[in-house]
Amino acid sequence: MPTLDVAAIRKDFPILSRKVHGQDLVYLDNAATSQTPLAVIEAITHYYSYYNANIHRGVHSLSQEATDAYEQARIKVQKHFNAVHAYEVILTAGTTHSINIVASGFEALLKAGDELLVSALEHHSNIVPWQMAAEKTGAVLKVIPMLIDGTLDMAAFHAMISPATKLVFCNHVSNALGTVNPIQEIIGAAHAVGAAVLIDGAQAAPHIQADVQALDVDFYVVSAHKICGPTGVGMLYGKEKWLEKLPPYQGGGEMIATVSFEKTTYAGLPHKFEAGTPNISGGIAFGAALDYMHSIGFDKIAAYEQELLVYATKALLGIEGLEIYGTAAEKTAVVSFNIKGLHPYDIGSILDQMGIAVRTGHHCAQPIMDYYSIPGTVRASFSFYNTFEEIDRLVAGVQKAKDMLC
Ligand code: 7TS
Repeated sequence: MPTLDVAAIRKDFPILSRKVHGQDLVYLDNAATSQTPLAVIEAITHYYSYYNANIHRGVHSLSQEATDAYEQARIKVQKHFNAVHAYEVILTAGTTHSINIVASGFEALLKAGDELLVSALEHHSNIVPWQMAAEKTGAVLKVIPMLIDGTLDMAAFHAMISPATKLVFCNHVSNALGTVNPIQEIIGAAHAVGAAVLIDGAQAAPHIQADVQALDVDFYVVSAHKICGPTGVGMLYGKEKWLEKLPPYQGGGEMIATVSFEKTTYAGLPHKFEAGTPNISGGIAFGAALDYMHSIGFDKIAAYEQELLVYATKALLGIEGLEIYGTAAEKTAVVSFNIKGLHPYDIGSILDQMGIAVRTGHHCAQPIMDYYSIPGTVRASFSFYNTFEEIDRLVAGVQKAKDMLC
């Protein structure tokens, strides 16, 4: 028996009742972006229809209402991730933006020869900003290798980390494979040598409620659009001591205390990192998305998604020639696969004709594809609003694609 009332939940998502190519949509690209419930859509329309105003600057009622709603959303995000202070929560444009803020800030703190450890399982957005920082400072990027099952080689990690290590960055969950990484162990080892840790929680956030205090993590970053929220908004959590140390990322309005042509002083946290008018409705809707997820319950979501994962893995492996990449014991509900001799793009295109949305390609994680010597995979990623019947349609669709292409 499913642990959730999925039929009732699906009614909260208008998009799930649409058709694609004349067939009921089966949306299995949740790792790219999750769908949006009415409560979140309504938070956005309510803002624009009732109290649209710029924040932190007006004495008029609309501006104060908008400011209150935005700051309430920040507190919801703080509570969700259990940050000590609301001002340790920087509202950004998303994970990519959050990582760039930290990486560019570290350019002021790094020197030639400092070592940065990056996991082999990263999304490009947790690789490229650091390469740029390394290039500017002379710091050295070292890669924590991966193993064939899609886990990190932790023995290699422990051998690599040293007092020269200044920062370790790693995702909590791999987007391409679904591997849940041992971040507690990574954080402990990094702190033992005085290094800071940034955890990219973009793929963990829809499934796992991270507690930044329990993890003792220095930076944790997410995008709202993967947790039923809107695009263009996300979180940079940073420990106060680190956010105080990092220089601002952008200059402009909102982030200053005083400005003259001789000297500008910066605002305190969080505004120091929030130059310009932010995505106000997006921030408010981010809070609404967390409320929605909590109304269902993260424990229930995780348990149900694991049932979907087990069911899908078994059913897909029944197709001859199908190989799954990423077989870690601890995984979120992602199945990345190929069929011998077929290109993932061709399988994805045929599935689309059947109304089934999956992602194909390298998933912005080219080093993982290089490791397996493949151009990409077909990735089906599940959410709590998916059903076992939808997985049956996926499996039948993949079988049909194979029959057509082989
Ligand atoms: N980090 C991880 C682990 C991700 O999965 C993604 C997006 C990002 C960072 C970037 O997030 P953004 O919101 O700033 O774009 N991952 C995917 C994906 O797997 N398919 O499409 C986007």
